[in-house]
Amino acid sequence: MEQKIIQKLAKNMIEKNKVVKIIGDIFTVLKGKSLVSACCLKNIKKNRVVVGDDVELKKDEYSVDKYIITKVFPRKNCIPRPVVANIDKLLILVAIEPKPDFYLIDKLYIYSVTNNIEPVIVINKSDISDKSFVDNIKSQYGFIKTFVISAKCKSGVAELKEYILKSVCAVCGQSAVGKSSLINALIPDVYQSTQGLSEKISRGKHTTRVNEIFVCGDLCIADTPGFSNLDLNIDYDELQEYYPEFQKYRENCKYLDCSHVGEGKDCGVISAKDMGKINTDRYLRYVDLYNKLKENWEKKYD
Ligand SMILES: Nc1nc2c(ncn2[C@@H]2O[C@H](COP(=O)(O)OP(=O)(O)OP(=O)(O)O)[C@@H](O)[C@H]2O)c(=O)[nH]1
Ligand SMILES: [Zn+2]
Repeated sequence: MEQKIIQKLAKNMIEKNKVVKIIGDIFTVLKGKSLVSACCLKNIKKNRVVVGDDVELKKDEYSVDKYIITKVFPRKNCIPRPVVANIDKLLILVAIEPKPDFYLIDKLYIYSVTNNIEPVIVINKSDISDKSFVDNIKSQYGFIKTFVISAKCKSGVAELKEYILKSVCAVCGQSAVGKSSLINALIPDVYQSTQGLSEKISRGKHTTRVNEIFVCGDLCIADTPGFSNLDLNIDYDELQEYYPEFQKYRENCKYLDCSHVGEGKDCGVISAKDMGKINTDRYLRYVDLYNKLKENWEKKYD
């Protein structure tokens, strides 16, 4: 009797497997701790399955080691360029060189939150940064979990690795910030063994799409070479929701619908900025982004 119940439970249990690479019709799927090869059931359109998708697998009875994807589970999110689904953590890389694009960091934070992804700031190249650089980043983004590392010298990499184990991560940031160096530090020889070094070198200015989740033990990590210029899909009047440091000062605004971009005397956020409680650079970029979103909105609806 008990045996029967267990069998029934096992049959009903949904086994999730993750697509980590797609080449033509061949899907590489992480099944438990091993990688297996699969193709798609005919009624599932091939382009409906993307890297990162959680899928149901059935053994291919005509092949010893092949599987068939029978179902694709709903996605919690899906990032573009390259398309990767079900990202848990977005590692936003920053470094002293190239000079940080803070607008990009602000936008990547908003993008993460609106897409149900945990943002993590990774300050790379600590071997050539000074304390004031690190302090500046921390003072602007104190509300985001931050790691300071050197992919080159491997310092801080173990702590970061510990934090991202068992989740699916995407590495993003400006060109030359050290995205592939970080992936290499986390998974040595990853590019040589999985894609060939030449592909990485020829990537140059984001021409090649590296569409793969690298798997090593409990690490699942994707590179996002083309993810550095993104448009936000939010309304200008909700922008302030994505500035956690504004929240406790909003109650001091005279008007309930204050957008914190006008005159200072009636605005709790502007007063807090003037008193040094809100980072001025962050605030000024907020105003800029607000105006841009508003301008786009007006163009669209005028
Ligand atoms: N000093 C120092 N240099 C680093 C570090 N990490 C990466 N670099 C250097 O920064 C440059 C860019 O590194 P990549 O890993 O290719 O950067 P990327 O973000 O993948 O660049 P794209 O492929 O253009 O998007 C290389 O010359 C690396 O050697 C670091 O921790 N310290
Ligand atoms: Zn205000």
